[in-house]
Amino acid sequence: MAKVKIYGPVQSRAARVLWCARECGIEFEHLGTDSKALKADPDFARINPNGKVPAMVDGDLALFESMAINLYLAHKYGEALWPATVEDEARVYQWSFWGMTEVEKSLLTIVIDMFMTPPDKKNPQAVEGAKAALAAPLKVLNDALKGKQYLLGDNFTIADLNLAAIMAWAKLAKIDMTGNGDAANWLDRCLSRPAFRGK
Ligand SMILES: N[C@@H](CCC(=O)N[C@@H](CS)C(=O)NCC(=O)O)C(=O)O
Repeated sequence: MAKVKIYGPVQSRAARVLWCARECGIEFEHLGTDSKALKADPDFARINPNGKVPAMVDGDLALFESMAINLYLAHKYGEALWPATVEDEARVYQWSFWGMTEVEKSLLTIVIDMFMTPPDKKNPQAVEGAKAALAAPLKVLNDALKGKQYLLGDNFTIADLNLAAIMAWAKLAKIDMTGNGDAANWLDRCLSRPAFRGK
């Protein structure tokens, strides 16, 4: 059977798909590490007409959107990552979509300003706004993790992977997690997994 193909450099959201593939223990090909060349490749436009990464091909299936790819990989290949009940599947979708809609944009605003914006273009007001916007969702996450190792209970699942992959930017952004210790410990627990670190 042909290997799963994963497109996108490790510095992009492809990192979360690579993490998922490693957790699943599947053999995969990592392609498109040069974003510029990938964008100019008409074959890639057929895989992701948005011209963005990550993208994935598994047999006849071509997919874009990092969360969709990870949900697919975990369901198909990640026995230990995928929950046993429909209710827990719903919780997986909840935390994955919540991460994308409630957390990702604010974290990205801060990370882009810190690392990719020239000094004369920096926007401290936008950064302060993004930090303020994160306060409520971080408390929600912290409360959800009280007394729990992972989002769904005792086991690391794709819910943790998808959300921790987004929350990893909180480390880069040096977000103060004082007062959200349960979330901070959970994040450290998730990011200490060998598969996150590329092993
Ligand atoms: N919602 C998409 C976002 C994809 C995305 O914006 N990818 C960035 C890299 S992390 C990209 O390809 N940017 C290049 C561009 O916008 O031209 C996902 O999660 O896959």
